[in-house]
Amino acid sequence: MPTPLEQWVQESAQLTKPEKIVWCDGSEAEYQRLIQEMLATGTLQELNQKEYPGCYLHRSNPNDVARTEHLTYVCTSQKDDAGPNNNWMPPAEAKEKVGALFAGSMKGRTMYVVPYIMGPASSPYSQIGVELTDSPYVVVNMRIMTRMGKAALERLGNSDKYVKGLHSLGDLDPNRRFIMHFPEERLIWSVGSGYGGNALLGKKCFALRLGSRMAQQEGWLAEHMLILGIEEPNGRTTYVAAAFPSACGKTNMAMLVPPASQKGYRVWTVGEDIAWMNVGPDGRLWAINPEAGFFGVAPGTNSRTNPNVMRTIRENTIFTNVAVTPHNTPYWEGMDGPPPQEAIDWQGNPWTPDSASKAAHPNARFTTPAFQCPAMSPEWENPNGVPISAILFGGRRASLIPLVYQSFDWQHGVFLGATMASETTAAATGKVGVVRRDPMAMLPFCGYNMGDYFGHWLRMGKNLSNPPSIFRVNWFRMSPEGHYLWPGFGENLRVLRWVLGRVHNEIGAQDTPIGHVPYPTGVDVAGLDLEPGALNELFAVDRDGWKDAVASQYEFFKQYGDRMPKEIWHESEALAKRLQS
Ligand code: OXD
Ligand code: MN
Repeated sequence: MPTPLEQWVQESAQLTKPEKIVWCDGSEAEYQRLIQEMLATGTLQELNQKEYPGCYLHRSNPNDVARTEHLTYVCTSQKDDAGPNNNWMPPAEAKEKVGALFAGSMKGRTMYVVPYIMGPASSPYSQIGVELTDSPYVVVNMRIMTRMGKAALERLGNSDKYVKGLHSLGDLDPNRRFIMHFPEERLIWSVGSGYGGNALLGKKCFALRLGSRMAQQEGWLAEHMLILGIEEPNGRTTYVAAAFPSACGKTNMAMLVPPASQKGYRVWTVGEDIAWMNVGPDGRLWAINPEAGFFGVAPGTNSRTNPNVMRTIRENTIFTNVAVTPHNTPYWEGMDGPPPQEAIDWQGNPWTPDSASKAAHPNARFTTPAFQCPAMSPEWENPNGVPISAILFGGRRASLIPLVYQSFDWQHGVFLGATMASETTAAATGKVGVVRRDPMAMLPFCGYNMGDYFGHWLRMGKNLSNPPSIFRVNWFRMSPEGHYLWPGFGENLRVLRWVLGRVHNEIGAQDTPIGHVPYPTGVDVAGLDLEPGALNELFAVDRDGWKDAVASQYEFFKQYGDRMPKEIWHESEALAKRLQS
């Protein structure tokens, strides 16, 4: 008798017609063999092995460099279950339409069977997925990003409890590109793209879109959040989870290095993109990082913005769409030092600092193993996870949103997450820099109706006898002249210290209509070279601006109709009232 997995592999092979099928064991030997094969076909290029041992460059098709939200669908039998936050197609129609693209798509290619675990191998909170793919680039990236191969197969046994993901590069034509989610079958179909967020199915497709729906059904949370621990000079470590939209500095914050002025503090990385959080027996929220690697944005990364990741990516890293210097080392805009006098750009063309185009694609990426990061927490693979004391919601907002403030309680905190908005970035195709509503940084990743999602968050609060405190943060406030008002990066530790002070009841705050805002002296700014008046700006509550925000939030919430929990409307009305008084 074939196992449920063997049966699905057979069915998928009948559809896609690969030349051969390879079951991946996740071993180092297998990884090296795939790398050699890709070097031979030109899919990968070797980088300077003396300076970057085990590092390679991949240049993607120039039309395939970011997530394609307009081609991403949630296919539920009822349209309302996908909600206005998702593109929707009836499952049967999706199967027919995209099935036609999968038919024979692996002819002449190898189908790799990639079993993987999301989460620490022995954690009760971990889950199993299997990806079938015709892309060896996807296989090696999955080996970095997940616990892949033998361990996953062993944990799965004969069970049919795993998330299925079928992926084919197809012909990379954007007109024949679809990323389909079938939450009712715990199935993902992705065709026509090799880009990480579209093709590494454990990440956004499973850990967030299907994961969020599974979490709603099972009573946990799957969130677009980093997880970090802050160790204070007294030895106390407090864990924080923080949601930011793509390319807003989650990786940098997760690996924050306190500046010299913040003596005795240390930040420990647990995760930098996704958090799975469960109610522990103690009534606290416990988080695991379902991933085993980082798929981070390269441009802007340097030894000031993220020294830890700069060390992490010096070995065993796959770079995608970066430029290369004459020394065959990777280069991107915002790297350390002056730009090279000449380079080969991300598309393989000669480049100089005078070129009109960028050397690296703005969404160029590195895929790198988490264990190589010098800041990794000793707890990062703890099967129970780490207890979360604070949740931060942050967007990229030039105006209005203060540097930091705290919600009055859990329900108000859910409202703060639900009303998040942020300026768009290069991590998805489309216009960059426009403000869009992005509740909990989950708009592109919530695999079901967001009205129900807010309801789930509210219910979670009732199940937590000791819930985390909830905060909004904004590192991106600008002066009217267009300068950042806050230095950000390592200096964000000063804001985290205020958060710790609040969590441990060690510091007061001003009650304002929007929440608890620091007193002007609440955040330690000693030694910072802030613009005159910056602190006032950073903590100001602009009542007229907030009244406009309430109106815009109202318009956004309205589209969720009767799926919108009444508690969120109550919060909206209460805020409007406080702003009047
Ligand atoms: C990511 C993203 O790759 O959010 O993490 O786009
Ligand atoms: Mn992300």
